[in-house]
Amino acid sequence: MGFFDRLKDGLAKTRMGFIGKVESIFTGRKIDRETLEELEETLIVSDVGTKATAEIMSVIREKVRRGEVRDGVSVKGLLKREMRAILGDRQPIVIFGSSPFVILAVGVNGVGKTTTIGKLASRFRSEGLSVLLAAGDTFRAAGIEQLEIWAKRADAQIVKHQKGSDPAAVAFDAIVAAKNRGIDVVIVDTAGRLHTKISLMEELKKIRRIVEKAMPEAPQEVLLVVDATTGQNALRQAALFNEAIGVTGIALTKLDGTAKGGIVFAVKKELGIPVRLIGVGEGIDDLRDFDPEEFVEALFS
Ligand SMILES: Nc1nc2c(ncn2[C@@H]2O[C@H](COP(=O)(O)OP(=O)(O)OP(=O)(O)O)[C@@H](O)[C@H]2O)c(=O)[nH]1
Ligand SMILES: [Mg+2]
Repeated sequence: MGFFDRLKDGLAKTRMGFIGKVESIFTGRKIDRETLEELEETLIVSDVGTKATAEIMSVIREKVRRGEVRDGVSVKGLLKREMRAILGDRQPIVIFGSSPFVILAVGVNGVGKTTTIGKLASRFRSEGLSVLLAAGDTFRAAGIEQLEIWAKRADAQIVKHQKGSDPAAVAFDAIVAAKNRGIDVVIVDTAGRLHTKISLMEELKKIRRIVEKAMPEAPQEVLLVVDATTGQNALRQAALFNEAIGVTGIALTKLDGTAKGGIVFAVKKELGIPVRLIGVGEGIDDLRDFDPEEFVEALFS
């Protein structure tokens, strides 16, 4: 199966809960205040978020008022167009500048940081880039081992310390090693942490400071990994991580098997942080650059 089909498959629940409802609202009914309100509720319930929903609905209401939209099929077409517009252009991670390009991966527990790092490493390797992973999740021995497995699978190098050691020191050593070895990309794994735990967020700030000491232009990318199944809570996580260390991009994982795929629109509209990557499964090929065009097509087809 190609990625588009996997994406379509992954978005099946979102599509059923969302497009399915949109269609049923207008079946055998006319477009009036009541049906439009139902449409609005459907957008909100699908985690599209209040801002994106308000923007979409104001365009639709205006077109209905002017008599340009008269049936369910045209509402659906307009909805698709407006949702596509909200997502804007593709904004993938672009490797640039002096080596290494350092990516710091952060996020709450279990969102898919280590898996995303492994998949990303594999992608970069297939593009011919050299990759070094930094085992910055020193909290659990299993965290280090998991990254080692991914490093082997992706054919990437790894720098690790013992369990319980200082994650900032691991990141520092990794960047120094990468400079010495002429490595293109360093990806730093970190322990999962609750965005509301001040001491853990302070630790993250320290990691960032030390990374900057090792290389002033690093980290070139601070990648926040968020789990799509958490819905609106993802927005809160992003806001607090951004406040603490400055997030430059988001990887949205677990879009497969959730009905909350609408969160993509809320993230874009309410945070203004680009969604760079989406994950639609646990496999090594289940991570892709986020492509708004493809995403909206998959959602509506
Ligand atoms: N279905 C699905 N599962 C995913 C995806 N990404 C990650 N996972 C799974 O989510 C689980 C947690 O992934 P990890 O990569 O260990 O998450 P983490 O953020 O590193 O976790 P901690 O280090 O414990 O904070 C694993 O079972 C992954 O296989 C995805 O896109 N889809
Ligand atoms: Mg991890």
